[in-house]
Amino acid sequence: MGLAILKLGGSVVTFKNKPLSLNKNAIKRISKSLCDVNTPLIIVHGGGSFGHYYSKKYDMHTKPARYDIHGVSVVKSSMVELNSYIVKIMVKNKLNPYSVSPSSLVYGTKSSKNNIDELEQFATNSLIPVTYGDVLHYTGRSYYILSGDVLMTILAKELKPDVVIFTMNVDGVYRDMKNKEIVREIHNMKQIKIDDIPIDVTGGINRKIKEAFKISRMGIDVLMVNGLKPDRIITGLNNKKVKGTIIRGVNK
Ligand code: IP8
Repeated sequence: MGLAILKLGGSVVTFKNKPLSLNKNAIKRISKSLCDVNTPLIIVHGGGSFGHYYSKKYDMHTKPARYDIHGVSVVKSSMVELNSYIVKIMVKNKLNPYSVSPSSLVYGTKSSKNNIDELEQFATNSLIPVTYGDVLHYTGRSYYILSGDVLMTILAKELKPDVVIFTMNVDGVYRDMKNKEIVREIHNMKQIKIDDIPIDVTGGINRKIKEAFKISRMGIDVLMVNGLKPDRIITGLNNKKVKGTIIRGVNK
């Protein structure tokens, strides 16, 4: 298998209902499972109870605007802190993570081709680049929140990985919130009824599915699996049938 890009959702790496709380155990278990993987891998993680907590506090969103400058600083600092925790746990568990700031991958809203291409080199050298959703500079005095989900699409577009995996704290995408039945394969948005009010400033599951569709239209299979069950990530990386939701790559 060639390159894989894995999103560790904020609901996996943190406890979303408690500000600034890290799910150490989940990160540790994922790290241990990834030790046996030989596939070149790039990881993106979300903001969870770190970045989203402060983005909400300072009323910052994905739309570029002249947000409170202290808010920009605090959100950035919280994401650097979360990234550092994650990377440290990975190192402790014998992985070779390499932390990469999203500001080196995206300039304004344009992708920085050379630096993104370099991620693939890191990955083929057995390093795991670990980047994240963040607050980025747009232009002049404006800033915006870049969702890790959007960053997944930016990376996939440039690197054309073999597979893209999004992890969440549930078993897949629900057909509707009431009966919580998992949709095994999504062909179009009409199959699902998302009526939850997103608690994330970047748009929650809606945003994730939207980005997943964009990636699938590049001809890449997108899996959405439960990151709290790391064996499913491994099964997905091994290109085997896995419990979760798939959006198949089209125009392959
Ligand atoms: O959780 C958001 O990234 P996401 C990052 O991947 C911030 O949407 C700073 C809230």
